[in-house]
Amino acid sequence: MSATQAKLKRERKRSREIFERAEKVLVGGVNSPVRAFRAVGGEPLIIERGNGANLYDADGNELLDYVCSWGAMILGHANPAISEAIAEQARRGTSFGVTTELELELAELIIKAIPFIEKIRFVSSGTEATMSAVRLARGVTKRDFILKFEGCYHGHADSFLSQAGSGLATLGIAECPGVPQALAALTLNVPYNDLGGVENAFAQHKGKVAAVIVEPIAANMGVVPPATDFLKGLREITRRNGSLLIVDEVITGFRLHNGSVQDLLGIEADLTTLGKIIGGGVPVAAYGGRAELMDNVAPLGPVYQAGTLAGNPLAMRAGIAALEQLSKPDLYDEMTQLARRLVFGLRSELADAGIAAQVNAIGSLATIFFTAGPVRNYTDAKRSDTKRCARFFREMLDRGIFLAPSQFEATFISAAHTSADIDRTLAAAHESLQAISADSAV
Ligand code: KE4
Repeated sequence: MSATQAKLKRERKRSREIFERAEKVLVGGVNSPVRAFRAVGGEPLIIERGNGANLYDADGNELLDYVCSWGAMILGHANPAISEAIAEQARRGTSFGVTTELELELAELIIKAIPFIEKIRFVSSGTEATMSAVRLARGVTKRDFILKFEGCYHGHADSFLSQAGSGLATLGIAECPGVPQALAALTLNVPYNDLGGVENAFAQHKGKVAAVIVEPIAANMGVVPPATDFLKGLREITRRNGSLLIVDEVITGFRLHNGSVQDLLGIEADLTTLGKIIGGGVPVAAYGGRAELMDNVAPLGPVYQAGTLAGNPLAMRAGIAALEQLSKPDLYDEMTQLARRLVFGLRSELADAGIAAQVNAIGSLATIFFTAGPVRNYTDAKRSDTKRCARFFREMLDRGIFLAPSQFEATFISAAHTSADIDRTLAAAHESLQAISADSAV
């Protein structure tokens, strides 16, 4: 065992005891499947606290965190301004079920950053945002079909669970039981980056497609950037067919710059969904778009959507405190520079170890695919050697580096990561990849 491993690998006795208790009362011991580490083996982590770029498990092990609560913690854990905002609001009350000024404060911050969103509705999860946007699209167009992309993930609402990424890809669930066939049949799946496939689907369902929903940068099959003009092509096809374009920015919203990734891709969706970062680590998500569309939602229109904790003041304060920090000059440039150094370093270590892999990356998002060929869609991504990915995950975790516990997820760099963290990560990657390369069994 290397010096790095010996120092960091402290027996996770207390974590194991806690997880064993958890398995008795929580399904699989978790509240979201990917946390069970089923795809990577070993025991799931039990985290006691986080600070900056680090997590600390129940046995006191320090872990450098590249999951960042699946992208939400772009400012790192226990960010002082967010923590103070939550504490202060908690003393004033956590939920009233009546409108507060905080809701429009956060809405105004988002709309200032994303001006093509004229009106917004807050909800409590990304799934609620995407399912509501699809319901609105179906209500406005009076059409039933939606089109999504294989390997993309838009949350766990029934219409999204066929050929989906993230936890379904991780567990190999292509079609989810419990979704009525009649409903599943209304979801069309096309390979990501395949505009010809989209044209064919529209031709076969002329006048029947309510909306296309897309991750503008796919991150739930692992990171797969859009091909040049893919998004512009979707914009043109949906407009030509009288369908809506829903761009799901639950991950990309405020991820690559202080606003929407659509600015960088030269498109404007009819409806945009947001989540994760806009809540500062507290449950906030949203959908929004032109007022003429959004005004079809109750109470102004007949498309119904509601939520007990929607716009919750505690969550709004956390979101405001987060977004107020994202306008800090150089924040995104510094994250991107660190991410670039990590990505180039990983590519070099993989090549030195003679391991066939692709590192897809854009901004502070990256994924190592353990496959020789390029990864441009879900079929390519599924060619990856998931066993080798699992071994790399465990080798890195033993060295105190926590990567996504799945081939089909993204690695996130936050504003809390430092240059020294990147150095440490690349040192651990060198040891890990050399160990894998020397082990012909993997
Ligand atoms: P939630 O319902 O999990 O808040 O958001 C659903 C969602 C919608 N759209 C996109 C693009 C998303 O990435 C997500 C959720 N992302 C996953 C991680 N890839 C959440 C992690 C989990 O399921 O535990």
